[in-house]
This record gives sequence, C-alpha cells and structure tokens, in this order.
Amino acid sequence: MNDPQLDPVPPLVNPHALRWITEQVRLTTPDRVVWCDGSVAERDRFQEQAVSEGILIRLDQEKLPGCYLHRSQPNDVARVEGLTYICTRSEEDAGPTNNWAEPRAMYQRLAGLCTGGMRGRTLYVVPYLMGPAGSTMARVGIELTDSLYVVLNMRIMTRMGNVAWEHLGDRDDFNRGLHCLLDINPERRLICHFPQDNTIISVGSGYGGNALLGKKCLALRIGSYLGRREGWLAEHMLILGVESPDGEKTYVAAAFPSACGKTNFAMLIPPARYKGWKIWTVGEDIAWMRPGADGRLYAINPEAGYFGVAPGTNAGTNPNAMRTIARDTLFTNVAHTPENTVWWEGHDDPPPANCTDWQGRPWTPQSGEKAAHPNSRFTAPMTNNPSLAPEAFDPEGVPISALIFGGRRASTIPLVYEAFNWVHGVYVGATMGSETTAAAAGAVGQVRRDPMAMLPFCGYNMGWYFRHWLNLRKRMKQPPRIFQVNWFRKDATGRFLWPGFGENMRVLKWIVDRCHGRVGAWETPLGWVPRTQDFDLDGLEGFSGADFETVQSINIEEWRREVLSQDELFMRIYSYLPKEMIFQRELLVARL
Ligand code: GTP
Ligand code: SPV
Ligand code: MN
Repeated sequence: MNDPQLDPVPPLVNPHALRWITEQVRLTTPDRVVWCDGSVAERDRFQEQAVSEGILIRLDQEKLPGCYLHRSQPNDVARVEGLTYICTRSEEDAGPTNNWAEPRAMYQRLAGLCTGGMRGRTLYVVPYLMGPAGSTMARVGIELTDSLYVVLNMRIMTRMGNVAWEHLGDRDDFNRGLHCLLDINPERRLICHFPQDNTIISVGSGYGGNALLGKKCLALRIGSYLGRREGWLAEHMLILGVESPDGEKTYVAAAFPSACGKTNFAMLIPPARYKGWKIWTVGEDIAWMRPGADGRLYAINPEAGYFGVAPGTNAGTNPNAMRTIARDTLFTNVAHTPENTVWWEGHDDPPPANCTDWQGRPWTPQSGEKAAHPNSRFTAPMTNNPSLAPEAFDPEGVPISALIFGGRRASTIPLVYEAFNWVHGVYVGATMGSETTAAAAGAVGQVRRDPMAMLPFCGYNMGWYFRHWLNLRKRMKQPPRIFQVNWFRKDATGRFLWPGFGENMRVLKWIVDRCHGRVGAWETPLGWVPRTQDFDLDGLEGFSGADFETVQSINIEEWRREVLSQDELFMRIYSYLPKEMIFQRELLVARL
C-alpha cells in the first residue's frame, strides 16, 4: 500500500491483514511501525531497548540468565471484569453474566479513545499462532500494541512470527487485536470483544489478561464463541498426562478458577512412593477440545508459555515451576532483592532483610505489607518445563479420559467425587463455586458461582454454553468421566485439611483408576466417592483414615445452603437455563 510508515511490509503479509493494519495505523498514528518476526535476535534487541526505556530491569544474568523484572502501574495489576465487555448485536448473545455493549456505539467510543492514541509511540505488529503449527484447531491472531512488555510476553506465550503468516495464508479469518496503553488510567480502560467480527480492542491496561490478547480474550472469550458455532470447546483448563510405571498414558483436563491451582496441578511431581509414575504437562491454563473421529474428546493447549502466579511457588510446592523460571523469564510485580534477584511471599529463600517491593519502594520484613503483589506473575516458555509433554506439539492433541472441576472452598465441597454421568457432570461444573482471588480486581475470598471456571471468560450467553456442553455428549462415543475436587477445605482453625500440591497425585490416581474401571467407589448424594480402602494414604505422614473421612465428609446442612446459593446463578440466567440443569438440581435436593 502507499502508507510510507508501514514499509517495508514483510512478504508473507496478506492483503486482508495489510488493509486492517493500515486502517489501525491511520487511526492511532504511531511515529513508527515495527513488524515483529519472533526471532531470538529481535527478542534480544527488544529486551535491550526495554531496559534502556525503563520497562524492564535486567536481573543478575549469572543467577537468572535471560530473566527480567517488570513493575506495572499500581492501578494495573489484575484483570478488570467490570471493564470487560462482550459487544454483540443482541444483548442476549452476551447473556446475563457478561457486560454487554452495542457494537457500533462501542466501536465509536473506542475509536475516540484510540484516535492519535499512539502518537509519539511505536506500534508493534505481532502476528501469532494459538495452537501447534499444522493443527487444524490452531488460530491466527494479529495484535497491534504500543507496549514492548506485551510484545515480549506474547513472544513467550504464543508462537509468534512467520509461523502465523504461513498458517493464515491468503485467508482473512485472523483475530484482529488492537491494544493501546493510552495513559494506563482506569478511567480510560476497556477490554472489548466483538465475537461476531473476531475482533478485540483493549485500551488503558498493560496487565496480562487485559493486554496479552491471545490469552483470555482470544483463546477463551472469542474462542468459546467460535467453539459453539463450530462444535468445540474453549476452556479455562490445564491438560496433563499421567504415565504409569508400565507406560500407560491417561490424559485429563481440569478447570480451576484463576489462582486456584491449575499451574501447580499441571506440573505435579508425584510423591516418592509413586515410583515409576510420571506427570506430563500439556497445558496449564487453556484447553481447546473437540470430539475426534474415534468418538473421544481431543484437547490441545493453544499457548506456548506459562503466565503463572509467583507467590506460593517454591521448590517444595512446585519444583518444576522453579526450574522453568530459572531462565528466560519475565517477572512482573515481584520483589527485587539487593542481589539483583527476585523474591515473593512463599519463596524458598527467607524474606530478605531489605529489598524493593513490587511498587519500587523500600521494604523490610517489618513493613507489614507484602513485598510481592499477591497476583505477581512469571512469564516463562513451556519448553523450560522439565515435565513438558512432547504431545504439547502434537497437532491432533490428546484424548481426554477425565474432566475435573475444582474450586477454592473452605467448607462443604469434599476433596473428590465423581459425577454419575455426563449431564450430572455438566451440572457439577455449572454450579461450581469458588472464593475470589487476587487475579481479578475486587474483593478477595468471597464465594461466587464460577461455572466451569469460565464466569469471566465465556464470550456468550452462559445458558447457551451449558446447552453446548450438553449437546456435545451426542458427538462422543466415549465421553470423559467428570469429577469435582477441592484442595482448599479447611478445619475450624483455618488450616488446610489436605496437604495438596504433590500429594494431589493420590486424588489423580483414584481418578485415573476410575477411568480405567479398576477401583471401587461408594454412592453418595453428591456422586461416587472413594471409600478409605479405595484411596491411597500410604506414606502420607500425619494424615489418617479419620482425616480422610473429614476431608471427604458431606454435611447435609451445608449442602442445603449450597444448593440455595447455586440458585443465585440459576435465577440470573433462568430464561436460558437448559431444563436438564433444573432436573439435576431437583434430583440432588431429593438425594440430600
Ligand atoms: P491462573 O493462572 O490465575 O489461572 O491460576 P492457576 O489456576 O494456574 O493457579 P496456580 O496453580 O498458580 O495456584 C494459585 C495459588 O494456589 C498459588 O499460590 C498456589 O501456591 C496455591 N495452590 C496451588 N495448588 C494448591 C494445593 O494443592 N493446595 C493449596 N493449599 N494451595 C495450592
Ligand atoms: C487468570 O486470571 O486466570 C490468569 C491470568 O490466568 S490472566 O492472564 O491475567 O488472566
Ligand atoms: Mn487463568
């Protein structure tokens, strides 16, 4: 085209992409346009530049090779659900659980905000592929951003560069993502999705889920919309493989809400007594799943990196994560030590006598505040993970034997139970509650309904989403079994009843054995539960059969309250709720 700012245009850019990019450049009027190729040389250049611009701090390159620290604006450290919109022609398409805006009006408002929004700045063109190269499930996105931090994160989190242009070919079905930092002001912050146009416009935030458009915006909100139209699922799920000593591999996918344990579970190292057992990580945040020709459900991980919670990560809880983030990692909003390394609450190292906190202020253990933000994060390439499954690169994905739903619940929900069947399992997922965490702005620790861990991420009407789940059953000869877990049940003194982390292998073992029909269970009002003799407690110090009964206990009074609290969500979406969900509720009440 004749816009001098864009030249030279890389040869693989197709006319559809060039037309849209040209329009956005004319709207935002950056001083420069940089076409990103995703190469190592380019990354090194960008890192250098980011350090000189004060966007990144280079950490001790001997202790932490390739690692950098970034500090966000203190007002920009989490997802903002209140400022996240689904913009569809009809409000019904977005449904009662999403913020809705009329697309024309929202496009206009955003154009107002973005006009000249990159003046004096650089616009980076980031072509990226979500999913393994060559996968028919993979999708192309193009993110135009004026944040170098976003570019460097996208390079880790996605497959960036020519692989995307090649996958796209001459088609125009790429996701159009425009991201402008503006003045990083909550007053001018909007995360807007236009599923009918495969378009995302995000302004005013540089934080992960708001700004790395391939992740929550494309892979979940737009993805779930496309999935309903095309017959697949985009889910907030980890994917892992369990390998037994004789080489049997079983894959499961698990949906836990934000900051509720997906990364940890996906990278689990089995306790010592599980000799010969191995957990392989396929994905740790997002799964795209579709029924395969053989009638099983197949899953791919659309991402290439991990954007994980730092606090609580240490060699005891998640040794694989510690190895993963020992190099090539971007740390965001953690504490900075005088040794030019990083620290967070729950790190292996004791609290430093003094350091710089996530806001860049001097900190000592006496400060009485957290040194790292509770939602501080690491961004690391999945290839650093010692337990990375080779299948993470398989274009076909892996066949899923079990789907697991897990919330963060101090009471009521047992450690594990199995749903009676698919419809009941969908009900269990649909009614899941969880305590809110620091991953989203707002109050922390309040139980809210978070169906399938997708409340903030379902890009269309939640009632139709449940219907889509129910319908999928007809396309699977061998549907996965469905389970619920809860690592976070507490005793009266507020202590976790279950040791969690690596010991979650014991729960996983029961789930895998159920999938293969080789372990017993006991029928309860909730579903099938392991009897003490079905569940491996050997070598679990300080945890008795009586403790197991406590963590598995079903309190009928608590469950009556639970059903009433589930009704809150059901009432909100009542006119769209599949009748099967009402029947399941009635059956549960009757069983209780
Ligand atoms: P997102 O990236 O926000 O989607 O979160 P996630 O689901 O991947 O959560 P993650 O694995 O990062 O865990 C979040 C927090 O939960 C961390 O502070 C962990 O230390 C803690 N956690 C994870 N697994 C367990 C567990 O089994 N027991 C307990 N008590 N805490 C856990
Ligand atoms: C989550 O909040 O579920 C995350 C982090 O995985 S973010 O990418 O910011 O959404
Ligand atoms: Mn997540």
